[in-house]
Amino acid sequence: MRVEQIWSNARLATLRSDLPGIGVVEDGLIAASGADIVYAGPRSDAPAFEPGIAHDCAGRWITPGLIDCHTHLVHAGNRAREFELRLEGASYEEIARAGGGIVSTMQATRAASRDELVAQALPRLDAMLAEGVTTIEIKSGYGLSLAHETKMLEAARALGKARGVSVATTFLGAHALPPEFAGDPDGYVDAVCDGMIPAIAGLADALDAFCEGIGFTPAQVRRVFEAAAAHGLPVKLHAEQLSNLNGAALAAEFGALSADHLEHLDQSGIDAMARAGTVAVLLPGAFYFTRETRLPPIEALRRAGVPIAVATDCNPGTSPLTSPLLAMNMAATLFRLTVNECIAGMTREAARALGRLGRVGTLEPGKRCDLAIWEIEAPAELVYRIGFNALHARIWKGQP
Ligand code: DI6
Ligand code: FE
Repeated sequence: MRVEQIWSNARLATLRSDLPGIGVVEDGLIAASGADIVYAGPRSDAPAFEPGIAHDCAGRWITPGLIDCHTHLVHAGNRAREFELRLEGASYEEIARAGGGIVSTMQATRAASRDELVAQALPRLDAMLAEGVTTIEIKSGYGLSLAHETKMLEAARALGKARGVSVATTFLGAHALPPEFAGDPDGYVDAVCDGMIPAIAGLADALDAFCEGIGFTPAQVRRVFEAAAAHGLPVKLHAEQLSNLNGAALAAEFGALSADHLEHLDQSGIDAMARAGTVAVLLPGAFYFTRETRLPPIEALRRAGVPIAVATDCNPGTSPLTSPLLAMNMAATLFRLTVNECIAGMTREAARALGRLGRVGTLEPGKRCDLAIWEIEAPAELVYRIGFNALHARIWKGQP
């Protein structure tokens, strides 16, 4: 059988859900034609391939390309000064009142052109790609007006053209209240629902909101979700990060792809997520950077069978993290996820959280040939090391 490429002499973590754990195949082989996998499994079961190119992996491990399913990668400026002020004892509220916080990133982002946003995001994207990321979700949410949210989503799409990576865009208009709507959050929600969502729906693959005391109320989020549903946009939610507003249950009611953060999630929220198949996206970088102490209810999520993903939450305020490998390490050390849960959380479950499990996230025939090839002896090394990058090669749609 003629195929364009094979990778042989490899150990595979296929992440196939019909296999136990991370679906290990010891003497594995992957064959690809064009952008897609045509075979992934034991060498002994493979048809006799006649490959155009044969790659000898010399015993290295291959996982699906990593998927970062929650980032705010596109933004202008940084908040290092705010970090220093917080080290000196200033509270998040004091900083916000002094013009810092999300609004300062909003101002910098509004002042930047689309091309400037792309240029500032590229080094962050390159850091992710260097660790084997082949799909990344990127949210808007620092423009907070139709023109600037559009610009952010266009910048996110442009990043996917500038590099060999799949970009999933998420419209996060309901992230914070822009100053021009001070005192009128419902007026801003009207603008999101009636002005932004209809105009932006074609630029976004999904919609997200920040359901929180310092964000938007469940009633406001419900209105945003109803507008999203009317425009065919699947939803996700920043839920239960700082308090429990029953956001996860609200998200589940709308069949959300995911509910993210979840430190304050309770059992009724867990049950609702389990019923709806909503993925729990855990963000240990934000937990670490904000020195949160309340843990997400990991054991109860497991017991209920809620799928668990792990992401960086790369953003300038609460998680200036561009390392998916470190996010996996933090998920293990801080949240006590197992190695297999961390690896599945950055591959198969992250794909599920983006509604893309049919195309990416596992090594199976018919899926995209998105691979990360690692110079390691065992998959646990991906989670165990801190600040070391064992990536040997990254393949996106069959290409280096
Ligand atoms: N939750 C977060 O942790 C970030 N956004 C959100 O909804 C914070 C974003 C920022 O501070 O810039
Ligand atoms: Fe976030």
